[in-house]
Amino acid sequence: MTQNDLLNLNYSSLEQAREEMTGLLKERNRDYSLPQPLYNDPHMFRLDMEEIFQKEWLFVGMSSEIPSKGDYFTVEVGQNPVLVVRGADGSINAFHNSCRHRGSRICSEHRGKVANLVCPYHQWTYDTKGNLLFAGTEMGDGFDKQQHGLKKAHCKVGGGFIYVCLAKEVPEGDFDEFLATLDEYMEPYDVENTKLAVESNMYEKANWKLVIENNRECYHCEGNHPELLNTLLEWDDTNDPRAPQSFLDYYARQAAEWDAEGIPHKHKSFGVRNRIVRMPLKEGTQVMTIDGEQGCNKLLGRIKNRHLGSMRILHLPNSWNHMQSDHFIVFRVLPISAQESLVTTKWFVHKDAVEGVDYNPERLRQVWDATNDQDRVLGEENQLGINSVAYEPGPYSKTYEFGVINFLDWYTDTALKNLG
Ligand code: 3BY
Ligand code: FES
Ligand code: FE
Repeated sequence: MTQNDLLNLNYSSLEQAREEMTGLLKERNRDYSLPQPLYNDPHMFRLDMEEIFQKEWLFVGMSSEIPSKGDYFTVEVGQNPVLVVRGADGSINAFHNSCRHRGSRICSEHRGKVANLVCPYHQWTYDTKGNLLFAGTEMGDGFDKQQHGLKKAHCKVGGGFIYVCLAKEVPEGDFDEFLATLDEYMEPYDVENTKLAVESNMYEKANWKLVIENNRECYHCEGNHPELLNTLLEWDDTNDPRAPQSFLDYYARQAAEWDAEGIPHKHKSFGVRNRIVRMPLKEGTQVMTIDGEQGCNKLLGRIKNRHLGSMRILHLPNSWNHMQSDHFIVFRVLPISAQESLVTTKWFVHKDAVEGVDYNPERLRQVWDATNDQDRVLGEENQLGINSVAYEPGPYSKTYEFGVINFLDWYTDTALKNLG
């Protein structure tokens, strides 16, 4: 436990914390920010991990990060190391990255390529389907390799987005419908023919919910995001109650162009957990670069129109994304502790685009590096103020912060359902 964790230890047992969390969630005012322990208490954090991150579908990465057999990446879901690997048959599978001998992590690198998965401790060797192939000669005659394959995590792919679920049983709901819609909406991008151009990993001293809350409103944009506002319109989606007629007219003109090219754009919601919507960027701009001009010479997939705005894909609890004409950007949030999170941002371009010729990674990342850092400071200051003895939940604006209200409705309902 970190010093902060000790300072904020309010409950004597996890069972007591479970009851407290249920009470806090049931009694909270839905239009107000959360009670303090839900933002800073280590027991509450542990319950967020058990009830949300170990039970719900999480975004982990894109299929084009692991294009060929044996390509893998790793991800830490709290204290659960997970391995996502492309099998010999081309399928993508997720395993717990924990050896069935004595539990060692098998892959310690962030990403790589393997023929087989070999545990560094005593060289137990698994194929990319998780079958144990080799356990030396030391295990005795009665040893059954078949009983010691890697443990699988649920893994599904839609439109190139890879999701994992660490629960025994996947949650009920409309997730498959969302994946099918992702397939349809991502078709123009041909994700399999994209590549990771650049990646950032940002450590933020704030509870994961503060990171998501911050992303779910643009109330803070005007005062904090000069680079982003060169291109981003602050309306959250095409149904935003604040959007003026001039925006709706512009959207209608853009939509007509997109329809002519067969580019999906209609707002799709799956509860408040998943949403897909294509939003125009500021008139005259193409993509989220510092000047709104192109980020890559090569357009993605079958795209012809550089003015595709940004298709925003939201997946609670841990991802938002911006799909544009010549590159797309995916965002992933992973909790580390009650007051620490990891925000990973990845920029993708056409797989044939040549670095330094067709695109410059520094230019691609410039706007969102600045924006992420601005958001990090906002999140960290939010956390520090919330830790005050004087903090009490405050009211959200129903017009500017409806996205935050939606997120916390989802969080509250999901945590209560999973707490049982
Ligand atoms: O563009 C985003 O990803 C979100 C939406 C509004 C605030 N934030 C920058
Ligand atoms: Fe993996 Fe021993 S812990 S081989
Ligand atoms: Fe922001």
